[in-house]
Amino acid sequence: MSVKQILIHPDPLLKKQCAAVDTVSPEVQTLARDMLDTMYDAPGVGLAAPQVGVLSRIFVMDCTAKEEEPEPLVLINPQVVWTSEETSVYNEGCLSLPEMYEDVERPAKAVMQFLDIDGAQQEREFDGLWATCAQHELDHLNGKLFIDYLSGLKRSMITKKMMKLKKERARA
Ligand code: GNR
Ligand code: NI
Repeated sequence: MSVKQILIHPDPLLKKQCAAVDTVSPEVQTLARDMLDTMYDAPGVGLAAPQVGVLSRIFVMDCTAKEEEPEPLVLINPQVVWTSEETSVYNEGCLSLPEMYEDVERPAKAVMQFLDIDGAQQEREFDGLWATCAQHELDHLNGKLFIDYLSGLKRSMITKKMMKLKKERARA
């Protein structure tokens, strides 16, 4: 069990394109487990590797409700193979933008292919919060945050708040 520190925007590592994983090695498996620990500890419904400072195409998620059985998912080298025409709007949050929530419109459903933690090829269709979260996480692997969908004014207001938060945390 290892909880890692989550990077807060603005951070240059959150803007980078992440590299594909070439083998699901024991090190990759350990990272994925640490990311799940970090996500559940936060708590959050998803977490992407760049949020813990690793520029690899890996994310984890679990969008089950509190009363449901947990369903930890590890997605390595995820690729979108289909998205619905139908969209949905979700009031998104991000562990790298604490306490900031804004509506973002995305395809309501998405099918992704990925490698699981055992290196096996998987394909899953996501809907509801799972679809929103999977697309939010995939954006992280491409250096994109949900604030990039907002107006420049909203984005700069949020960035200023985050710079202030980071300064306060550094002093504490
Ligand atoms: O915990 C999270 N909640 C969330 C809510 C709506 C849409 C996306 C998310 S993902 C977020 C965790 C996070 O920052 N993942 O990158
Ligand atoms: Ni996020």
